[in-house]
Amino acid sequence: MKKPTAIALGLALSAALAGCGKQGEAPKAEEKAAMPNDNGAMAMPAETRHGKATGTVTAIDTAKGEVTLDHGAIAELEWPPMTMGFAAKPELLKDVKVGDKVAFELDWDGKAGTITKLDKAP
Ligand SMILES: [Cu+2]
Repeated sequence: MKKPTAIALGLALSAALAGCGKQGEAPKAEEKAAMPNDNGAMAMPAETRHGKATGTVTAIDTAKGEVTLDHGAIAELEWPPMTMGFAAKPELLKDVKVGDKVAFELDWDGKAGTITKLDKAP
């Protein structure tokens, strides 16, 4: 007689579990609650940080739209001086050449930097 009881319990549990699975309303509510978080995540690009610095052009790739700068510290981004590549529109690069000292501004999205302003340093 124990086995049928166990089976009955098992069925009852299955039914209970199925009931849990079908409840779904709580998870849906969570999904809705999560929407603002998703929007928050979508807003991440808004956290792009802007920095200004000076540096020396060490490489230019107009085809790729890249410039490599040996740049000084960038206080806004808490960066030490370093040499790194940035995306840059060709029109920003047309007046500079390797070896030029430049003053520039960039947007940093946390992964990559894009030059927004690039001028030969006086
Ligand atoms: Cu850098």
